[in-house]
Amino acid sequence: MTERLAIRLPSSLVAEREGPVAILRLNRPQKRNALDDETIVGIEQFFTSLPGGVGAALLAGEGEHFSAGLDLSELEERDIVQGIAHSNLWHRAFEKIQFGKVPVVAVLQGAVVGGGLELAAAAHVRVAERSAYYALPEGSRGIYVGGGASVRLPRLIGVARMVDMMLTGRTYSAEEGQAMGLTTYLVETAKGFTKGLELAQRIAGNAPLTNFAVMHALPRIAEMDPAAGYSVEALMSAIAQADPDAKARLKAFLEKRAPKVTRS
Ligand code: 1HE
Repeated sequence: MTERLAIRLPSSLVAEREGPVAILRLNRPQKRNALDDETIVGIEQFFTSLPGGVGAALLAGEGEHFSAGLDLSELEERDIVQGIAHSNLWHRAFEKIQFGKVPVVAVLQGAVVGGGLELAAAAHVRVAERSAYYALPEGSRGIYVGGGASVRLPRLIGVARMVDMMLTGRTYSAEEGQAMGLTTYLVETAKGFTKGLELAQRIAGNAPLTNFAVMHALPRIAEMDPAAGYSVEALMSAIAQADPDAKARLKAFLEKRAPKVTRS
């Protein structure tokens, strides 16, 4: 059963909850879910205010497009200091997604462009409907990415691909995105939300400490030199297995009460 979540948000966002999954919908389809400052602050608010019992989040966009990126009508004259502060606002909000309380699944359709792609890149799992397409039109608008794309996208698709996308305005389809690492799951039109919710529910069923390790330790270990990485991995592994939840889950498997791994 879907219920409203009591988090104060602008009208461009809707917060709901379905059991252990918190759902955030970009709700400005008439503007193709363009992201204005108020919406960015609302996204940060949502991901910092998740109530207890929530184990995963689902991020989706109303209408035919996930997001057209930065709200270009708000691009007023900013001086350099204000420009840095604006970009930092996005960084702060999207950090709350990538390094927040719970893993986040994004459901993508239509345009996933500019800041919309930066938002999607902050999620942990991306479910793309066949209609989804990825682009970085900043070059043609005379601006530069500011929502963390320079950091996140090279790690997903490589520097060379991002350079090409920005210089030539190249668009990638949802299918192409799957080969590149942008699309984690490819689904048919209108099937994205159901698939995303199913995955989020599954994630919410994991041990919270394992989800924490995957979100917070894994990406940092991957950036470390190997010797430090092995060391932190050993610590994280010992911490996770010492948790009573892990002990109960292992016992359940050994007593044949837990599901086996199956071919899907
Ligand atoms: C917008 C925006 C927007 C639509 N800011 N208002 N992003 C872009 O460069 C993408 C710009 N948008 C588009 O290319 C197209 O709108 C779409 C391909 C996404 C969708 O096309 P379509 O035909 O379905 O819609 P539309 O008729 O273009 O747009 C409907 C309305 O939304 C229209 O307003 P209206 O008052 O005339 O109805 C559009 O002006 C409005 N709209 N996109 C403001 N982005 C942290 S830095 C990040 C830097 C970036 O993100 S740069 C990339 C910006």
